[in-house]
Parts: sequence; C-alpha cells; structure tokens
Amino acid sequence: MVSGVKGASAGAVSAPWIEAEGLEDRLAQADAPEAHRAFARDLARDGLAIIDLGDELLELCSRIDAETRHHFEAGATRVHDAWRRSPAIREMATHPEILARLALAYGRKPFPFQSLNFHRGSQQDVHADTLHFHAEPAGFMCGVWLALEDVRPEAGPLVYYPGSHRLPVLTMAQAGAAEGTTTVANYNDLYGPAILRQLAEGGFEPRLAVLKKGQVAVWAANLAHGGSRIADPDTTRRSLVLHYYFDDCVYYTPMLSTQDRQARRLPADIATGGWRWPRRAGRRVTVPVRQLAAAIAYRLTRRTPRF
Ligand SMILES: O=C(O)CCC(=O)C(=O)O
Repeated sequence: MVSGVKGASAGAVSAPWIEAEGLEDRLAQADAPEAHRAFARDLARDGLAIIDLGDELLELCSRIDAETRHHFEAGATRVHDAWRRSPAIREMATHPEILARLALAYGRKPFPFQSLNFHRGSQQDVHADTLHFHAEPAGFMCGVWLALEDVRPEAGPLVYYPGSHRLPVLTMAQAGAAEGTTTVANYNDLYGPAILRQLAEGGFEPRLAVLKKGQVAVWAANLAHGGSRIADPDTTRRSLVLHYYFDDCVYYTPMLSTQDRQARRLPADIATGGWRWPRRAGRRVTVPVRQLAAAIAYRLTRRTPRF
C-alpha cells in the first residue's frame, strides 16, 4: 500500500499521478494532509514544488554540511554519493515528510538512489533528467534539492522552466546525434542548444529557486533545469541533490540507450545500502552482465555504512 493513498498498491498505477488524468479525484480520496495535496498540485502544474518544513531541517542541514565539508576543503567541486559515509544525508534522503509527499504525488513508493553535494553553484547546463536517468513506465523519477544555506541570487541558484515537464521528452537522436554516438562533446554541442530551442519555441521562461536554508525543491523527471550563472565568485551555495526512483520500474539511462538496447541501471537504494533490481509489472527484467559487474564493483570500491 502506498502510504497515504487509499486503494493504491505499489505497481498499480502506470503513470505518475501528477501526470495522469483525474489528479484531483485521486487527491480527494487520499488520506493525506492538505500540505501534501498542495505539494502534488504544485508539482503537477509547474513541474517543481517547494517543501517548507519551517525550522525542522535546519539542524540536519548543518550536520550534512559538517559531514561533507572535508571534500570541498580538499578541492572537490561536486561530491557524488557522499550518502555512503554521511548518516545525515541518509536521514534526509529517507525523511518521512519527503517520502510521504512523493508517494502521494506519484502513486508508487519512492526510494532515493543517488546524492550530489555542491559547495558553490553548479552552473550546470539546462537539461531534463529524462536524458540521464529515466524509467519505464515513464516519469517515475524525480530530483530533490535541499538548500544547506540561504541561497543568494548572485550565487548561481537552481534555474528551472515552469511547465516544461509537459514537453515531449528530448532524446539525443532528436537533438541530432547519430544513434549510439553519445559523447560528452556531442551532449554539450547538440543536446544543450536543442533543449534551449525547445524551450524558446514553447515560450517557457526561466525562474530562479532562491531558497532559504532548510527549504526543499522537488522537480519532475522531465523538467528543464540547471545551475544559473554565478555573478559573485566569492559566494558559496551549499546544497544537496537527491535523485529518487519508484518501486517496480525498469531503470535506465536514455543517453546511452539505442533503439535495440536499453542501458539498464541497477540503482542503489540509500535506505538499505543495497540496490534495486529493475522490474516490469513485478517481475525482474534482465540486466546486461557488464552493468551488473559495474554495480558490484561500485559497491565493493565504496565504503558502505552499516544500516
Ligand atoms: O544544483 C544545481 O545547480 C543543478 C543541479 C542539477 O541540475 C541536477 O542535479 O540535475
């Protein structure tokens, strides 16, 4: 049973509720607080919704900062999967308020699979996560962004294009890449300009997420977003990004997939320290040996906490 959602079991819904017809009827039947319903409506409308739990996350933000600061003092600009050594990141990733809202908005049970920490603005090019991590059925993935300090406008806040999650998913092939030829260079040369063209043609306008410490932004898989320009290089913008998948899906990397070969993923499950096998309608699907070996190697080469 998906928490807060009467009559919906994991795997029963074939599209995220925020993208399906009849969201209001479904919310009306859900046993959920009004704040959670408002969150689902915002996410459905804009593709990004803000969660504000008042002071509740402030102490956790400071602990995440303290547990990751050494990476940045050693020169890192972004830290991938610090959750493996940071109890505070794991606490945030599995926070009941976040999990309950995501379960309500999507109609399936979420699980966090990856974390990224930033000390300064990322200035990452505008993109949708549907190119990097996607799922079958489509849409069962989202990003969660936590401000570890008050974001200043000159520090390169997260930028996003409200409503752009409803655009058709842009693939590398549609951006002009020949099949199976994705490289960092043609990603930068083709995908970046193509998504900006798509946004301009659709009349979408950028908005900055200038969040306060402890506020959280959640974005839908196909929302166009990135890191805006840092106007003052002396500013920090400490933040944590968590990526979530949902139960009972096939997880894959569209950028590395071709018509004939889906580049399937074995995502980690931050809640257990193990990984999740991709499934279709409850049944395991095959994963290429190379990807299985990579997942095992990744697991063995990183110190995994005791849960
Ligand atoms: O934090 C940012 O500046 C951008 C993060 C982002 O685009 C992502 O994690 O997909």
